[in-house]
Order: sequence, then structure tokens, then C-alpha cells
Amino acid sequence: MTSLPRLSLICATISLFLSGLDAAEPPQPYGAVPTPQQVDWQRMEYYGFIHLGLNTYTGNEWGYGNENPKLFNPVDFNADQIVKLFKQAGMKGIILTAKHHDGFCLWPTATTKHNITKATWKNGKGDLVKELADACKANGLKFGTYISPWDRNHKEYGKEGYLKDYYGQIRELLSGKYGNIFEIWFDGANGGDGWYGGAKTTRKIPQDYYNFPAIINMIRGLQPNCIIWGAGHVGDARWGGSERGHVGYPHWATEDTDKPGNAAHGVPHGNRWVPAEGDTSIRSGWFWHERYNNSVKTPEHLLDVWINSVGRGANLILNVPPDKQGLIYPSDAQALLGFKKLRDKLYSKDFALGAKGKATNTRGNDKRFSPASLFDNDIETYWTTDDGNNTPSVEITLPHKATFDIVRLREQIRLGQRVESFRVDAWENGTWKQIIDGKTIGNQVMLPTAAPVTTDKLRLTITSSPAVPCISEFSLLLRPVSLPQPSITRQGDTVTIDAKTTGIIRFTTDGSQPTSQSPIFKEPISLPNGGIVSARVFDTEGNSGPDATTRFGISKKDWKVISATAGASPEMAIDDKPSTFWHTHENTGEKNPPQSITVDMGKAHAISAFSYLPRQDNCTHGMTDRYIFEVSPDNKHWKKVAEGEFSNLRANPIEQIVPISNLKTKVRYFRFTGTRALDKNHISAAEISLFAK
Ligand code: FUL
Repeated sequence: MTSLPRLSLICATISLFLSGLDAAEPPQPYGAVPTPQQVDWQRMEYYGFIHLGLNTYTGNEWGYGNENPKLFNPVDFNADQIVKLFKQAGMKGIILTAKHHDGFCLWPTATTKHNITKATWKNGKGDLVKELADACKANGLKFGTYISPWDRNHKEYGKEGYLKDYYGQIRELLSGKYGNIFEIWFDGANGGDGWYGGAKTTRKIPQDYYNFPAIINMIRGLQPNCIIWGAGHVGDARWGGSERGHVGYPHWATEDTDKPGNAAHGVPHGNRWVPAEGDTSIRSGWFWHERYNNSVKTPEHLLDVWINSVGRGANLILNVPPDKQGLIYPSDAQALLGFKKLRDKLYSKDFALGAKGKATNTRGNDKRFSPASLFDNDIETYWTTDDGNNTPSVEITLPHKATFDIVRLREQIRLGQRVESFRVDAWENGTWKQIIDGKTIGNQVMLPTAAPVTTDKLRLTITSSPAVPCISEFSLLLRPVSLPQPSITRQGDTVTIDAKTTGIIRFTTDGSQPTSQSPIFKEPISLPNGGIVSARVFDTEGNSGPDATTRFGISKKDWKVISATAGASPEMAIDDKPSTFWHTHENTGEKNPPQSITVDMGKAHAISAFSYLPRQDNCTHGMTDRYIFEVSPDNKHWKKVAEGEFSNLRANPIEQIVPISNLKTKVRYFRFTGTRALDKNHISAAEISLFAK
């Protein structure tokens, strides 16, 4: 026997003695349970994502694989600055896209020539992975890596030859030179086609192509504590189901080996512990692109994301991509720190801390399992009951009367996820009033009440659980209130800003943030040529709320559809309403795409970009991932001004803005052609917009 187990035996004996003769055995674990590594990982809660690569320079979200490595030159990149910022923002680690789908490696790898040694940056002598890994270590943050399985550069992609190099890449990054890797991302995205060493083909890969079980074995040998994300449902953690950061509720950390189920919700009582990670970017798109500078999420929006990810028991990975210089853009940094401030406020007071609980049952009447554990801010201790008592309740007396609007609970996940439903009642005006109708708890759940509740007495009741509940924390929080975010809408060519508030709305139309000096919104703004409208509410004490920003294209007031492939409501592609959409017929004898819509704008405009907004109803049918865009002055002479790919629509269906730089003359007509659909054989579009020069 080593000295450590002997010591814990002595401690256990002493605690048995101190807690009296009725010391009870802890409940048996229930169902799938996490590994200690998964528990540590779930307790990280929040870390950063960095997307940086050739896409930062080309404007792509998915590089094709033939980009010139010379373009890569983040001249001002300073890993220490970035890591310090992320740390100040409360993040516990950073994951870097060491290789994205374009195959360009940010470290000097021996597996492919398409790597940082060919970049302009540091004359090809740099190793960006190493700089970031070292800076993380120096600042006490964990470091993780994303190495895309899909590689649009590699000529052997889809064949045996690529796998050798791919495994080599994983080995290089996990062999020690880059320190401990806390998480490795295996992205499932794959659009099929690519440059592939000049072959320019579409490659379909069999489901077991990468052989993830073998990869996992290799990783366990190199870095046993590394959390493996994705990996075709055999890894340690799973995707949260959307790129908006949210996960679903009810929320289970479990999945079934045979039926992975819905990533956002998990599978109730599944046989594998595979907790979710919600992922999102602080701005539209994962890489920094100038055209999305006005899309940065507000701190308030990020707090919503938090409550719907971390507050449902998942981790949150937030992408904050460096710009072309390698710097975090000022607006992104500001939002990141504003978000931290809001979280600090939210957690500044737990009104249930130190409360008293009277339970209908406590396991073996043992103090160790008493309801006091709910209010001790110790995630390891928990309240539980005698076997068979699966639906107990506890009456809670707060130290003081308090006003709160979020109830947070945690289960002791080391013993599995159990609770299927629960309720919380508050004692108000002499009666019990239900304030929460809860489903799962798991790692944690933060549920908002319909309105703020003021009381000093509550009751928690577990209403369904297949085994005794093991609840480790019960907290009451108050969400920081912000002034409302204005809504910006356009009718015809005038823009209206509304905020349902007594405060003052100030606005700008030049893309800058509104300040206390900006003009006050009094009447609709005329914007026939479009523009960027930003607005913010100010109160009399000088406080201000979150910004709202909308980029409008040229007014569509006088636009008319002059032809479109047969289908439903082509005018809905130009009605300024993102919720409606045009779609061509599906499977009714129509040919497959290409399918088009042609529009007369009523008069000629000088244009600098167009945009395609995919349908926003969570259905991918007819979403267009290959397009052609043509313009004409007279509906006779047509010129193709753009052709290409809309990447990543399936996971992130955001507005796709395509710059048009080669057009010198004004045009009155345009034609949008979808040449390939993501799903099904027809084309759909929620909005098509044009932007003035
Ligand atoms: C997706 C990728 O295709 C995106 O480009 C991005 O890297 C995101 C985090 O995952 O699946």
C-alpha cells in the first residue's frame, strides 16, 4: 500500500467517527459516468477559439486548397497579448486552427509543403502554433488544437496516402513540443470538392475513412488527458448542434453508442458520457473579414449565448479571430471584455449561499448528504436520499429576503446524470407559487423565472428521476439589466429605429459606434442607397445599452422580378423580410440547378458587392452553395461579375457578402444563379441584396 491510499483510509475512518454511527454509503453511480478528465474539462466551462490562416487574407471561410502561402503575414501577431486578453476575459484555454480545411499548416510540419515555412511571415521561420502554445503556458491557460480532417490541398485526400500524413500531423502536435494539449477538435465538415493537388475533383469519403478508433488510440498514448472532440461519435465530447453557441434543453451529457441522437439535446440515459460544447464566433463567420466588422455580437447577446450553453451544462468555445495584422480587432476585444463584466455582475451574488434546507429525506440521516450541501458553493458535496426516495423535496429558507430571476442547479455528475424533471416554488403572499418547471439538471442548469421573484422561502421538488437525486448546488442569481437594444427596420427606402423605452436613441450611419454626441433619432431616416445604421439607447444618467447595427443594401422599393425558375414566390427574395424565402420547385420535373432569378432594379446603380441570405427556417433544402452572379445595364448585355462558393452554410447560415471590385459601370439588372444546392435539387434564397459603391 502506498502512503496516499493509507492516508485517505485514515481520513475516511475519522470522518465516519465524526459524523456519528449513522454514516451512510454514497449512492451507487447511475448509468454512464464521466472520466475524471471529462469532469475537469466540464469545469473549465469557457475557452477561446482562434481561426487564423490563409482565409484571413483571401476573405474565404473555406479555402479551396490552392491559396498562395506567401499571403500569410500577420506582421503584428503577439501571442502574449492575445492570451492575456483571453485570460482577462475569463477564458481557461485557447484552441487554435493549426490546420483548417485548406490544408495550410501553421507549424513547420514534415507532412506537407503547404505550411508556414512558405509564408512571408518571419521569412518562413515562424511557428505560430508554438508561439501560442508557449504564451498559453506562460499565462496559465490550457492550449488545444484543431487539425481539420478534410484537407482540400492534399492530392491524396480520400485515399490511403493522406491518412499517413494526417496521422503524422496529429503526432507532431501531440508529441510534446507543443506541451499538453487539453482538447483536439475533429471537425466533421466536408463539402466534398477541393483543389486536391490540382485535380479539382469531388471526393466522397466512406464513413470510416479516418479510422477514428485508431486515431484515439494513438492520442491516448501521446496525451492521455486530451479531450477528443467530435471524431465521428467516438470521442470524449460532442458538438452542441449549431454554430450559434446554444445547446438544447432538456440537455443530456449522454449519447447512445448505436444511436448518437440529437447533438443539441443528447440522449436521455444514453450509455456513453459525451458532454456538449457550444461553439460560436464573436462575429459573423469564423475568420476575420473586413466585410463583417459590423457584425460583432454585443456583450448582452453573448450573455444569452452563455445562459443557453454553459447554463445548460455544456462548455462554451468562443471564437475571436485575429485580423490580417494578427491583432484582435478593437470592437471584438471590447465586446469580449464587456461580456466578462456582465458575467461578473451575474455571479456577484448568490442569494441562496448559506441558506437552510429542510428535506423530506436525507440519506441515512448523514450530515454529509444533508441539504446544507446545496448552499455551500462546493461542487463536490451534495444532498441525496435513501435508496427508493427518488422524488424528494427540500424547503429552503434564505438568509435574507432576496430578489432574483435565475435559478441554478447542479447534479454531482461523477455519479451520472439522473434528474428528468423538477420544480421550484416560491413562497409569495402566503402561498406556494411555481416559478420553475425544470427538466434536466446535469452538470448545471440556469433557468430564468418569468419575472423577478422576491422571497425568503422556496421549495425544490424533484418530480422524476430513475435513481436517487444527487444535487450539489442550488443558487439564486439576478441577471444584470441593460437598457433595451433598439430594433432597426426598413420600409421602402426609410429606416426606423425603435426601442420601446423612455430613453433616447442615438444613431450613426457611417459604421461607427453611437456615442452621447451622436444625433438623436426622431424620424425615419431616408437611405435609398443603403448604408450601415447603428443605434443605442441612452438614459438621463449617462448609461447606455447594447448597440444594434444593420447593414442595408440599395433600397428594393422599385425592384421587380422579371424572370425566375418556376417555383414559389420569387418576390420573397427581394422583400426585405429575412423570414420569407423564394424557392424553385423540387422534384416536379424541373431540371436540377443551375436555376436563376433575374431582377430589374428600376434604375442604374454603381455596385460594390452583393449578398445572399440563405433561408432562415433551420432547413437546408435548396440552400445554394455554388453561385454565379451577373449584371446588365439593359437586360441584353450580361456580364458575369462573381462566381464561387458559399461555405459552411449547413452549420452557419449567415448572410454571404461577396465584394464585386471589377465593375466600372452602373447596372440596372442582375441575375443570381444557384449552380449547386446543399440539399435537394432546387434553389432557395431568403434575400438577395446589392450594395452601393
Ligand atoms: C465548421 C468549419 O467548417 C468552420 O469553418 C469552422 O472551423 C467551425 C468551427 O467548424 O464545421
